Amino acid sequence: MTTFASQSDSGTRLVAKRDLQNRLFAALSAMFAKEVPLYDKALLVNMACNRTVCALLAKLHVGFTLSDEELERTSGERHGAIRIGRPDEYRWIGRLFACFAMEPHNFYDMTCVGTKSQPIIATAFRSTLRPEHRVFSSVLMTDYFDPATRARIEALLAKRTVFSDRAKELIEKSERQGGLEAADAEDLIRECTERIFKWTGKARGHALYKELSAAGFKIAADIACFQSHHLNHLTPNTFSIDLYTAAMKYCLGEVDAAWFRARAETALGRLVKQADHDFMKLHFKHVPLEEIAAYRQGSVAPAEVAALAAELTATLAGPDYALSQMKHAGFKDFTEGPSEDTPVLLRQDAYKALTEPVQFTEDDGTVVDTTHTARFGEIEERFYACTPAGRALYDACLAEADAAREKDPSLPKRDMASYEALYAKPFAPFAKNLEGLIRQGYVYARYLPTEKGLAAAKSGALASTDLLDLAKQGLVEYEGLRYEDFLPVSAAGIFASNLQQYGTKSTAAVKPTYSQALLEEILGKRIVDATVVYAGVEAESKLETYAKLGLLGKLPASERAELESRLAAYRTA
Ligand code: OOG
Ligand code: NI
Repeated sequence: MTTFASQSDSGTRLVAKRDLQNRLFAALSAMFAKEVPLYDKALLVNMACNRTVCALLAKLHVGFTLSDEELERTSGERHGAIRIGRPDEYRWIGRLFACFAMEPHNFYDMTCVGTKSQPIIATAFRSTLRPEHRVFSSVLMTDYFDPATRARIEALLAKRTVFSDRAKELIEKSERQGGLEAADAEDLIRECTERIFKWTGKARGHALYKELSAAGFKIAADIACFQSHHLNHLTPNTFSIDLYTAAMKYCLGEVDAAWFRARAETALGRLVKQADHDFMKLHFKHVPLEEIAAYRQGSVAPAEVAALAAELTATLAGPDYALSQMKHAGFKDFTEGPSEDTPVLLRQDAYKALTEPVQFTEDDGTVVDTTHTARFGEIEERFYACTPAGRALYDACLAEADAAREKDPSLPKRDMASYEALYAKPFAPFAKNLEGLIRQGYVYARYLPTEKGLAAAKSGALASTDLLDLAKQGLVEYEGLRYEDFLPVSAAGIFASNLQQYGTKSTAAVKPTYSQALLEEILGKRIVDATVVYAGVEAESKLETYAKLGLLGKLPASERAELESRLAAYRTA
């Protein structure tokens, strides 16, 4: 559906930027599917898995249904990653994303993540509230290198033109008018799919490419030696990452049907326990909260779980899913992020980067045909956004879990059940459901009064200010806020595993330090601190709920002041 936001210079109507954003990501997905057939197939696998999950959820929550059309729409969410070469290109990227209502959120300094360090700094472009799509966008820091290498990289990058005059003109027009008319918008999306994010396989500077790669700077080679940056991956989300990863391993021929079927039974069986109303709110953001509240509890017998697993196993044996016949480099052995029983932040996995043909053309006309390994196939499932305390705990648990895995790296392949138990242990301090996580102060939520709550307030019957207690009495409703950002360490892990290379030390005389202020200067705009937004959305909803329930006066003064200050920070963010 197209909605019109406002008027252009010439009085015609402008397309709402959020609609344009959905169009852009659908177009990018179609572009990427053409470029990378394995990605297209992986989307099919995800759709089959999501359909199975929905069939299970429909039994578990009587009243829940998702038509194929809705499934298609809910499954349209994507995140991409691009690696930019020059500061001026990066600024254009920021201005381009603004045409699609996407602003920079959070600063990621990848030069400072220990052994996984890379010569790049980054932000993620997304809409601030209820985002669906996001692009992790990094920029190469050439002063990370010794002066001679730096000069060669910069000379090569200086010779390319990523943004056409037409693209720049459209971006400027959108800035001037506050948006674009439909025809201009289509042109800009075409610039994106046919030029700005397109894979060309065309490179230059083969000598520099080889030297950078040999010195451990494959990422710099990936950025500097191409005629434009390309979409490095485009990640859909899944309703069950464990089901999907097992399905991919099965379709890629890494495990047999019996293994997959057993694993699918485990994943689906866990969902029967885990997929409560909060899970539904988290995974189906388009469904109104009242509708979810009205689902009646159904039940799913073990035999029904087994039947769904068997059915999916049979489906995936079909010719459409014969991914093993395509060129591929296998699937990662384990999933990044928290353990499967801990619903915080995000869990990610991937099929490994493909080796693709590239052609180098040198200044003297010499042509070198070779290959480049960079583009991979990520998947993700998003969970609750953590407070700073929750995040600190997560980082500590993750370090412990990673260390346990590193002692026996082949365990996930040998014995998935033992590996999962080992990996889950360090995450034990986290509650395993939303209410528990909120009580611990580890995640954010949004609250609102129910009809019953408003009626009770009128008769002055409310005393408690404990929102979770009020929710138990049906007076308040809430949903956990979904984590909408990235995890630098997991991002660094993904860089490392895909480049088959860990990070590299700076070769500059003194390793430079980079700041958010520097990236803001490059962008010419402020970067939003996502935590301020999560905390602000929660504070705003709490204050409104208390006000509507006539409970503001009963709130301890310090708590009220704290909420008001979070709200003020959010309003100026
Ligand atoms: C970006 C990696 C970051 C994620 O999901 O953490 C990312 C890249 O490979 O350039 O996309
Ligand atoms: Ni990613």
